[in-house]
Amino acid sequence: MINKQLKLILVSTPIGYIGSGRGGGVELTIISLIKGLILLGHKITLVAPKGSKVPFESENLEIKLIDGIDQPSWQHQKKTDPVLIPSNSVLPRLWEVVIDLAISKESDAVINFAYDWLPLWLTKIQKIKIFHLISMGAESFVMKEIISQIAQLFPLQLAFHTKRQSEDYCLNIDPIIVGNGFDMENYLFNDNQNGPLGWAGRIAPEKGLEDAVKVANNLDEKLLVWGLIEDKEYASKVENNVKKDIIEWKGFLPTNKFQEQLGECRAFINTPKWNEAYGNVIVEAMACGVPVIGYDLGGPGELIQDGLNGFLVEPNDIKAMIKAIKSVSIIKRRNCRDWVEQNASNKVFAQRVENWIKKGLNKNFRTDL
Ligand code: HBI
Repeated sequence: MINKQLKLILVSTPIGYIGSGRGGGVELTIISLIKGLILLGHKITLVAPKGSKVPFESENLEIKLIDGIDQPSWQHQKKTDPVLIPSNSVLPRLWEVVIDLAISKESDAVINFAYDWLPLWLTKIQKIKIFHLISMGAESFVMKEIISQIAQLFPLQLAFHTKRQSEDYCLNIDPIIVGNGFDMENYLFNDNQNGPLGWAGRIAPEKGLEDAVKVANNLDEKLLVWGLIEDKEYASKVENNVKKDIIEWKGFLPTNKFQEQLGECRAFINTPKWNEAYGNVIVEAMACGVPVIGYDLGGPGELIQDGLNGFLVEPNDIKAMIKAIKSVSIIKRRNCRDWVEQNASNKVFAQRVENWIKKGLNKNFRTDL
């Protein structure tokens, strides 16, 4: 079957421009997917907040930058909060541009990456097909409600990173799982087995840094910590809980710097306290050959293949985490990289997304060919 070129409009998160770090894992997801979709021959228009940057050019990529005030993150709001739209908000402005583009430029589909009420509600506007890659578990009741509603009306237009993440929502068909994807050229395999312990993520309570720090403290060794310090109070509380030199703060680094340092680790610790949708950082660690020892919770629990690319540990079980770290050298580092190549490269991810969109557009594509 000829691989018909899709004209796709991708819409970024409104909580921070791509490159700010405020958008969390979604920033990397979008950049990796754009590269993967362009490799498959598709034409992309990215609509994103002003300041967004994509680290490559292509005649098949057009970027529309929209000015406006960031949308408050659902991670900083209560589950019972209503939808807030600040004045001069970037969110409605993004979607005014998207709707004009989608109608005027005969695009095949729109793919939304924002975990926000407005784009989900707009799905009901039949003129344009809006697909949503849901990026979190149910972090708000009003979001859970609209996602579950769209799941009933347009089930093929929702996709999730992992099965466990999708279980937060009432879906009436088997969820469409697309995983995530990373540009393997950006990660170098490192075979060093005697490096330090590492941890990465937004420094915020739901990521559970305190547990990883307790593990390092117990082993009396330092823990390298990468990530944006989103919650300063929480960060200093964690820091004051252990000896001074345990935490080595590395900050939020661009991918090339991050992967260079990350690859030196002998093990990467993952300690989520919430239903983490996917767990980008653990796949980035594996891409560099670093085995991941993590709680069997949320997306990471689905990605860690116990004994192959890391070890799964009972959530919150610090003793079990320490025990697992002591036997991490039995994991072949090359298996970690191979697993990512086969399951989470941006080529594999883009292929899954292409299949999802074609299935959702079914009247234009006969997927049986
Ligand atoms: N909150 N309102 C809102 N919109 C988003 O797109 C959003 C968010 N919080 C977190 C977030 N996106 C991403 O960092 C995670 O989904 C990965």
